[in-house]
Amino acid sequence: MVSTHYPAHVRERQKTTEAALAAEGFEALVISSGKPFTYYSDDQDAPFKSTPHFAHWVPLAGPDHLLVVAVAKKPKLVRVAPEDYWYEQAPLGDPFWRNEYDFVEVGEAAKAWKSFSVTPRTAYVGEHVEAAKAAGFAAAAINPPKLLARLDWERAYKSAYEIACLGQATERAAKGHHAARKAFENGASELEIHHLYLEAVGCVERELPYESIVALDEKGATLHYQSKRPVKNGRTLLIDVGAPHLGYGSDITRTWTTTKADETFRELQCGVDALQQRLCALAKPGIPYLDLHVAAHREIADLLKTLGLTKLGGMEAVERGVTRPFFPHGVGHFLGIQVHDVGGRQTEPVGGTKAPPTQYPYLRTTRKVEERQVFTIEPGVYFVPMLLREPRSGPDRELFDWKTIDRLTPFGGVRIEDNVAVTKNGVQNLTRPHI
Ligand SMILES: [Mn+2]
Repeated sequence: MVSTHYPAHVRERQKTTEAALAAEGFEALVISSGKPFTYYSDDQDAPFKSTPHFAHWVPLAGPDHLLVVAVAKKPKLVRVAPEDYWYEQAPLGDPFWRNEYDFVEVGEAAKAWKSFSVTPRTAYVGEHVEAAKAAGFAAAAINPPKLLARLDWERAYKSAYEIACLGQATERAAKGHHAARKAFENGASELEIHHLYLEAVGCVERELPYESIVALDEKGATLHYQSKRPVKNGRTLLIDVGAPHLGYGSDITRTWTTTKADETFRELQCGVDALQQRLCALAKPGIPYLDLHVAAHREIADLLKTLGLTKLGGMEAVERGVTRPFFPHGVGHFLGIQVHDVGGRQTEPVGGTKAPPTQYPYLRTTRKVEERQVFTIEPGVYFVPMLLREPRSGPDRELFDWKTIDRLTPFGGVRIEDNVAVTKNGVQNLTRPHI
């Protein structure tokens, strides 16, 4: 049960926040849950997302709530619940998290800002900068970069509660993925597959952790393909979509083929699926995340050679750049409240970033693998005409079998993505037990 882990999660937040505050010379912290984002020159808002530092504490949705954390005090949670007939104001009920807080409910945001006192050593984190100034926060105490970096750093180490939330999110997404696969095999269109996914998961589109990618055939080669075409009877499906749970989200990709797909492409799908599981088995505390990325390139090099797409395998192929046009993204990223969760390149608690090697600019994680991190492992092989143009006429063009590559291009690409939580000696795969 997710809720049984929650009190320990709050105790841990209290401890890490107190340490971060002490290190930066503060004694208290106020975090707001966020502001609606209104489109320019419009009266329509974007789907609301909570301030991640607020969501890290409590799964209370909606804008304007405040959380007050002070050293050696029970945290105070001020819920803003205005009377409103435009939008439903669902009653709070008795959520499992409520008793962990000194809980207060007010009818308007202005009252929330009067429910605590501000000292020169109270910090504020959030978007309500003007309200914070008016409430008496010192300019240097509003979103202090080093304090934010410390809070981000801690977000990389998931509590048992967070891992349980991510487990639920992946289990929920798996239901959708099963429905999507069945629909694909029955000839459904991208649009239909998308809707059947939502139906099986039981949510609407704006609740997804990120916009779904439902790509039939050649569209699988567009990494962030967003259209939902009505065209039916695809031969391959690449589907990359997660599900939400209490503010956390999963991020899962599967590629499926029908018997109408080219036999070599079907072998490629099996090969990527197998090498993805070998990469999961490699992940353990102490290794640099970059090693997983390089291992993915080496595995892909061998697979491409085995299938006759290239003539060179192993590290030699990787070093000559043979795999890069086929695998042009990073092998994974941190996962949590945000789908590309913070801190993947952070070097120390007070900040600093480690850039990836120049040949892998899109690698989002350059940190060492450590226990309690949660990240994705998502190797892929794609046929992207734009990326194949240069090697086709370059000095190494003889290393590729262009005839086979051109034959497979109409099938798009393969990506297999699981969510894993790092344990003492390896990883727990949150996705595979369900899909
Ligand atoms: Mn991903």
